[in-house]
Amino acid sequence: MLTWPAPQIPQLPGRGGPVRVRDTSSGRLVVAAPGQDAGLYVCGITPYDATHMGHAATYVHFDVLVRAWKDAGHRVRYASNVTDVDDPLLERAAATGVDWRDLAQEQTALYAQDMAALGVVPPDVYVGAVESVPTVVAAVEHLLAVGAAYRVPTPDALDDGLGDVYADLSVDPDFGAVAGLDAAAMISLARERGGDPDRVGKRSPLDPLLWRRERVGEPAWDGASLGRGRPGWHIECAVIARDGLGLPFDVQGGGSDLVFPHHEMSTSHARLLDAGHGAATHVHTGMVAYEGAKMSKSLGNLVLVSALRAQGVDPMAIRLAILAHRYRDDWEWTQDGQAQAEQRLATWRAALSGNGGRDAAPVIATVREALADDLDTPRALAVVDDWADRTLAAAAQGGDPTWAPGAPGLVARTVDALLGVRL
Ligand code: 5CA
Ligand code: ZN
Repeated sequence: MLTWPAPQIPQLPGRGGPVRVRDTSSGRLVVAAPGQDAGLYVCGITPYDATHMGHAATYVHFDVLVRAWKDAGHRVRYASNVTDVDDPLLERAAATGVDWRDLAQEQTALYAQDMAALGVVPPDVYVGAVESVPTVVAAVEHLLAVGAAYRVPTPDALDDGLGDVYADLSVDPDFGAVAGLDAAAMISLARERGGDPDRVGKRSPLDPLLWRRERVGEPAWDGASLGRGRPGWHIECAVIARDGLGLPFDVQGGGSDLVFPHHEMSTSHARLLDAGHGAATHVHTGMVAYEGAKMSKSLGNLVLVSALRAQGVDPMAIRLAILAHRYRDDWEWTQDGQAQAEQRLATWRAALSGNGGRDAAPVIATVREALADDLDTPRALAVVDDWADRTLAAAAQGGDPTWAPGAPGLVARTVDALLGVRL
């Protein structure tokens, strides 16, 4: 798929240190990319009701990881997907009388505009679910061949004996390691989040769908030996990540609503596709709420990036409103939070527009340190606030002993390169 234009990232003097993040599976802080190459897969949107502030927060936070990695000298490879065919998308299209392809295309384009406005570095590998069908088919055929998948009869579809295909989780001894949940919790979350634990004919309630045979009124593609149909959700991300990054890769990311079942299942698939290798580290962003509940397409309590942009809100203020929260915390989008971000942006701009400013070297060093410490963006913002406040105060008195003419430029480049905030 086409991405959006990449923002220019200014070069900074020196280099950032190794970036630590919290691994969901172990709960520990780990170095996110131990080698020179850093591979990241972040689950992309299902293209309807894009881009709400929950999506934006997830992509902006992972964008900070990408920027911190680049600053630390890694060669970054970032892959993402677009779930451009899936049950919720088809349901929304049917409910609104729109062709699902048109809905997906229009929303994917809107998402790209929003990401460009927010200064998010585009993925190097960007693949739609529809584009991934042939490789998913081959992967499912492989899983069947090695006994990691099985067929389930489809009484409601063409009965040619092929059936739908499910993964057999019992062949994966490490299944469950990502989320660390007990069976009852897994079943209830699977039921809530796109699984089908009650489907008759499965070996185990949690076994996830790999290939769904064609049903009347549903889109379908050539599935070779699987018969016409469409891919299951988790296998798409496993295959796109494998093909885009190779296995194992460093970080698998997304919102915390994807820990189970999506990342548990896609990691299991990746392991079985490549003799034991999935993502080394799992990183999850907290959920953004609005008016007391998780912002979600199903509830409809949405604040859209495009709506705020249309009202004239500066995308950099949206970015600052997001970065004021730690990536892994749950938080609520509020009018107040937006107003504070707009105020902060105005203060930073005022401090940068003067004739010099306080020494910028400690700003670069401390912002780098904050991001290396589990992407502590609230601390990074506080460092710049402090510089801006002191610079404005000193300017009012004609400078101070650390005054440097080049300081505002250096702070502007730091904030741009590391936080993605263009001033
Ligand atoms: N297409 C799948 C992933 S393969 C999907 O979950 N799409 S989505 O459109 O529902 O979400 C896109 C990304 O935004 C996911 O990483 C998801 O975890 C994240 N996300 C969704 N809602 C929120 C929210 N309220 N707060 C934070 N992140 C969210
Ligand atoms: Zn995904």
